Amino acid sequence: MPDDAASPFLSDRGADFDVVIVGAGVAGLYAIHRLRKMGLRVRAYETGDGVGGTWFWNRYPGCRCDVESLEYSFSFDEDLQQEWEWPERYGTQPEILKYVEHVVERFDLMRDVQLNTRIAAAEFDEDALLWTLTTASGERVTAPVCIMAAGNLSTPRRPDYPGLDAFTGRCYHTGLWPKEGVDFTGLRVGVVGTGSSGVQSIPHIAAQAAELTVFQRTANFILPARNHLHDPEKVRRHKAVYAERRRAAYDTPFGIAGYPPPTKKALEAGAEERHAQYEAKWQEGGSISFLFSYTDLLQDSEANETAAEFVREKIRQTVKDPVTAERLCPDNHPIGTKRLILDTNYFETYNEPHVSLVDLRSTPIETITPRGIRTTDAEFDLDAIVFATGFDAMTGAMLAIDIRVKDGVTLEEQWTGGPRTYLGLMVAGVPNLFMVTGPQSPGVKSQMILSIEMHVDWIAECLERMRRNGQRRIVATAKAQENWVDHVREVAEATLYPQANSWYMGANIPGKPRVFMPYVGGVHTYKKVCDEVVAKGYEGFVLSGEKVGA
Ligand code: NA7
Repeated sequence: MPDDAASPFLSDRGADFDVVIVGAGVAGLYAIHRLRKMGLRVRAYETGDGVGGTWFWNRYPGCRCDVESLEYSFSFDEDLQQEWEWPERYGTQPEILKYVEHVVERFDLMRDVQLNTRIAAAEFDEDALLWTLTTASGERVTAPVCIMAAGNLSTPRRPDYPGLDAFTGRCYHTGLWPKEGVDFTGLRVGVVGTGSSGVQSIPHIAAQAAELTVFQRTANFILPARNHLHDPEKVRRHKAVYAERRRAAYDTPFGIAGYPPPTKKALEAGAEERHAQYEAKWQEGGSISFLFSYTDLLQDSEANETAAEFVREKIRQTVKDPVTAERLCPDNHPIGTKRLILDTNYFETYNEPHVSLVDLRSTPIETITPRGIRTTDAEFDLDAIVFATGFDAMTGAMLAIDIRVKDGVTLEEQWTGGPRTYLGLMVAGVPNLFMVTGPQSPGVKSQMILSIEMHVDWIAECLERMRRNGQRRIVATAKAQENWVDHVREVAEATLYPQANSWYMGANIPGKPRVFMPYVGGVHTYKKVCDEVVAKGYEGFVLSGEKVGA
């Protein structure tokens, strides 16, 4: 705790800090930097024994970001972005973690991070206008403002199969990978799950394992990453206009500049023209460019099917065994409605004689046995099981904390039917608690670091204004939240997104409310809304020094 116990900021009731931050991933770290520049006393609490969040935990082999490295990085410091060198088109987990650690050192952020500390509860006292955070070990800390930077994909989930604890082999989750790495040489390995983590790790695990069995519930749409070492000339050109590109990114749907938006509908093109278009995008690699083939791929089922079938044809051409190829062809959701996956040698891996695919839709897992996995029609002896089964996305990390207003609402109650937020920034009835890339913001549907910077900057400017005006309390109104939740739903319903059983819908977690959680109106639209809210004097928020009914 700092010596100076009386804070001049927002509260004069002896707070330990001005702002407490939950999480020291990319969001928490930038929040420390940004708020400290305002002279605020901040502290971030981090569960891990190191910083970096997603990039700290997901150390599985092949882990790589699916947004290009020159984009997926901080923009707040021109020298940093000019000096840092990304060796490849897409950053690997070790490279990204090295970058985050460099940022921490460069801006001396570590002194305001407390590692190995899980926040268990957060309670707001309306009279004192203070949040009290309680750690899992019972330490308590107070601040007038709390920022949740706990991550969207930070609560790993392993299926609740019977018998799991009795398995005598080794068991891993891709999102909790051991720091020292894993050697699968000579082992019989089972991988459960074929989302991004499964698809990225499977070729690497196959390269070591004696036998690899992949257990697939849903076949996914996967495009080639076409990763390569950076061309220095391309990097030079990019960096010559870095700041401009970063600014331009805010005017794009996904927060990434440089991809010309489409102008034509898919069915306005003839079959041959369409094929040539998809082929060009396929050769280019990457997901945004492919989705930008036509204007209506995410709105019109028939248009979408033309792109989906193109990808299925590619799978059939690559995978030699026709039965396996057919199993790998996605058939239960429109392309793009689950996050598109980028691969390197995923489909080729199934041509290896020691790799096989089990279709869990026709033969589900019945139980884990001491020796392996039993499905409804076979038993698989395994030395190791890798769960690439994803996360309780977007709400899991916040709901794992007992967030409540003293004698008032709890977040859990507020979110029983799914998350409800105003702009993904605040929750009505819960004052002075901000979220970075919360549900109903474009976060996960965008270049995440841009969305993080946008939110942290917005929060910082809001706090600056409160400080200037002597205001000590901010809360979203129930009405503004209701309108925003409705708007987010309406925008999603005008697309094909809700048709997929995706983690965007909470569909991967049994019992989780099925609500489409991200805002898919695009970064460009969202940024305008947030700017307008500010221009209109924080429309939809009540700012005051006093307790005001929200
Ligand atoms: P994802 O994308 O949620 O993928 C998880 C995978 O695990 C997916 O194939 C799931 O099938 C499968 N899964 C989940 N639960 C089960 C059970 N109970 N049985 C069998 N299979 C199951 O997580 P990732 O870690 O791959 O990627 C998360 C994000 O990180 C990704 O979108 C990128 O943004 C980066 P399902 O599709 O639910 O049928």
